[in-house]
Amino acid sequence: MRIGITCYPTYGGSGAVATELGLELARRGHEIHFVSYASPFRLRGYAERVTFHEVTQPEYPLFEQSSPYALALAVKQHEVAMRENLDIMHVHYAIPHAATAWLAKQMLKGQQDLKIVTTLHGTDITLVGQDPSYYTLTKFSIEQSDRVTAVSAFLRDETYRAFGCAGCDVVVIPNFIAASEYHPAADASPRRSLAPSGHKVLVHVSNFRPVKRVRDVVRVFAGIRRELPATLVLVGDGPDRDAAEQETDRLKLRRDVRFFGKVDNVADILRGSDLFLLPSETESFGLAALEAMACAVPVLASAVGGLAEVVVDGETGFLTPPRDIDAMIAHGVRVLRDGALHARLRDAASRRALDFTADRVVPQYEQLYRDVLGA
Ligand code: GMT
Repeated sequence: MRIGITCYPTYGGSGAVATELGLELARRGHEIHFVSYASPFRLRGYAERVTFHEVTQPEYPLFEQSSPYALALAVKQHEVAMRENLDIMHVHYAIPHAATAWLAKQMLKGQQDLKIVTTLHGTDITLVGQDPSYYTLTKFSIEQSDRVTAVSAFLRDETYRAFGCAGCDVVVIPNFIAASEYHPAADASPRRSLAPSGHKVLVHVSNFRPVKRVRDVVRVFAGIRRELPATLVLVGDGPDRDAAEQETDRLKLRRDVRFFGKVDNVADILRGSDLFLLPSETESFGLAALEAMACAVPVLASAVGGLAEVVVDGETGFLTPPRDIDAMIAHGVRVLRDGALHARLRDAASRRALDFTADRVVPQYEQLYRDVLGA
């Protein structure tokens, strides 16, 4: 099949999933065309059957702050669909990608029957999409898509609850990991570069948006650090980085907290870690938690959204009410002090992650594509 993929290229789960999906599909013989304003961060180097098409926007004084990216994207989606004779445009994150794909499809009417597949990822439904400035267009573009998928049952249900979506059947296809990249450590070498010997390593990976509550990560770490020697590794960057840095200084933790910034390949860091912290306000899936589990790292996360579909409470980590810092500290201290419990959680986490390998999940997308094409 010839498949276009539109996603955000920036550091974040939806772009990561879209890119890994494209690469996996290309390995399976499909022709993949990424369309975005920059090359997605996980698209490294050359891959056979994969092409990136950059959306360019002309500068024009009239536009000032309002350079109409969505229009330029629709034009590029149309152009690529026509030139490459695409069967499908698979868009990740509804806003504005599903609406622009609909525009591209309209422009192709009578010449080519481009099918639109929309994958909902999270805040496109739970937060931004429900804002009155976007609501009606989000609903419209979901309803106009030929197929709609959501990354968790929670997100599917939230889509029905918030948008109604007459006539759309939202199919749950979970996120996945490449088992060749995300796997347990063979020995103790990955942890040596992360922390002094004798320290437990706690890790958090995100785009530091307010929804991730990165300040709570630092506070949870502070509570655990009071009880045992430990280092916190923070990977990623975003709007709340400064707040997290300030909290680190306020709690006098500078010696034990390391900010790594954006790192493309986090697997080695995860493999060197003992515990993953994800105290998010909301999380439709929690790809970062799955990646940690695949590397045999138990997860402490908020009991919100779709996280319970990934982290099995008490088996592969612990889920606590959002903002309940004390509960997360108590679980963290217990897990890190009890070697047998920690080993049990590690083992269960890596086994659970095998339910979400690319080999299991990508064929579900291929089947969906075949269905929509009537093949
Ligand atoms: O919805 C977002 O905040 C953006 C998106 C991203 O690009 O980081 O994150 C969402 O999609 C991920 C991949 O499907 C999920 O693992 C995240 O849970 C989800 N984020 C939220 O729901 C907050």
